[in-house]
Amino acid sequence: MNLISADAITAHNEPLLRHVRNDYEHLGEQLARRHIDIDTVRQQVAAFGVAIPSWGVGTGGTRFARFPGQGEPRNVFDKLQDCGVIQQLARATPTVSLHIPWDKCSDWSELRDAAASAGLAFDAMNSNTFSDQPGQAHSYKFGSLTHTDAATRAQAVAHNLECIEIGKALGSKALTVWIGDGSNFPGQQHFRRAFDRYLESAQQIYAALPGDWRMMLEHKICEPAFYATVIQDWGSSFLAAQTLGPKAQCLVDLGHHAPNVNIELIVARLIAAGKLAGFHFNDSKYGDDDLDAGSVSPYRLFLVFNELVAAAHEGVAFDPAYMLDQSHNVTDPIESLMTSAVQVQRSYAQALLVDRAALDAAQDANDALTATHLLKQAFQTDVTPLLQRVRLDAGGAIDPVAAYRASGYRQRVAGERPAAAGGGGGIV
Ligand code: AOS
Ligand code: ZN
Ligand code: ZN
Repeated sequence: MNLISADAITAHNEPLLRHVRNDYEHLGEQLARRHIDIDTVRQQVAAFGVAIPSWGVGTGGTRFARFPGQGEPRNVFDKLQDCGVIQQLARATPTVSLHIPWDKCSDWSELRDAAASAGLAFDAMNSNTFSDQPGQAHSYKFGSLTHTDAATRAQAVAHNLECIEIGKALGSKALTVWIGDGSNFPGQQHFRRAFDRYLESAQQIYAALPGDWRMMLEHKICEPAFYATVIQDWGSSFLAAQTLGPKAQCLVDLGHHAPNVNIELIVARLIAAGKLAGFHFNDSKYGDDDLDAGSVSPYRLFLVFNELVAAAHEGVAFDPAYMLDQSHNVTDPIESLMTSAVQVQRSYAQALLVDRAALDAAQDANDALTATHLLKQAFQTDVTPLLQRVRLDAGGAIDPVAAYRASGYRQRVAGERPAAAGGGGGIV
């Protein structure tokens, strides 16, 4: 794959090396005073990765308009190339999550090879029964897995089974199911019957899962159904996951909750129940805004990671899948995704700095102020030099956005990918 040359990355890093070395050393001294070994934290952060959604490298949009950028990926191979560049520079995104049918191609082994040559592997598969495809026998206008019509439900189940088959060919180990099913008017849908139909359909998908796969149920409070959705909240998701069995877990998309809901508390509950599937990271001010992760509320993102790090520290066994799920409307998607991956990585690094023993003691002593100061102390630590060093050690760029802009990659692909054929994943 035609990515950015290693020489260009070296040329970018060269003048900055001295600063990174000094800043890292200084941060190391600061952390040592807090009895934290910077190299241990660095190794933990280096092992962390978040998946890129294939549709994220195309410009998103809203129901009002979409403003495509230059050199948008035309197909799944172009998308993989862009994901390869993101990974090459920021070194925090070793996997890609595909969406069917947006990423359909005629030869899955060719795609697997292309991913390997871009240094990527495949994460969860995403099914789509929230929009109609050309030639499809039954419409999803009034629902898919929960539709009142059995043939429509069967079609939606069959699509999910196809996603599993494709995933098997690509080495994926999970299927994420998000449905748009619900109602726009009070009275339109029988709540209990719709949920029962969901379970019946989901059971058929669950039965087709390979032994080492997970089914990740993604809830969402509203949109496109604006009165009620069938899998509206973590309670409905949890009920469904429990009914289905151990391979079914609940996925937390940060934008899919009621305003002011305490997301980190939900995360803690799901961990305790052994039902945390993973995350779709993004940020929001009002709803499912799909803004860049941590761009509005970085402290909330930190608090989510604080729960994850605390559980790991306490020996709880869990293995969340991490993915970015954003809609880029006013930025170059590659720049947004690199920045967001680093932001997620930053939140993880900061959460690793929390003094767990002191926090336990403060909690036991009901010392609320000390407890909250301990979290703030970790959150307010600038871990930038540590993240730069992680990228540098892995062959990435010290400043990924600057290196990307200097590389001229976008201009190059703009020449190779005619605008007329451009098109991203669409509106998510
Ligand atoms: C929709 O709102 C959800 O966030 C989905 O996770 C996702 O964006 C969609 O399924 C695209 O595959
Ligand atoms: Zn999502
Ligand atoms: Zn969403």
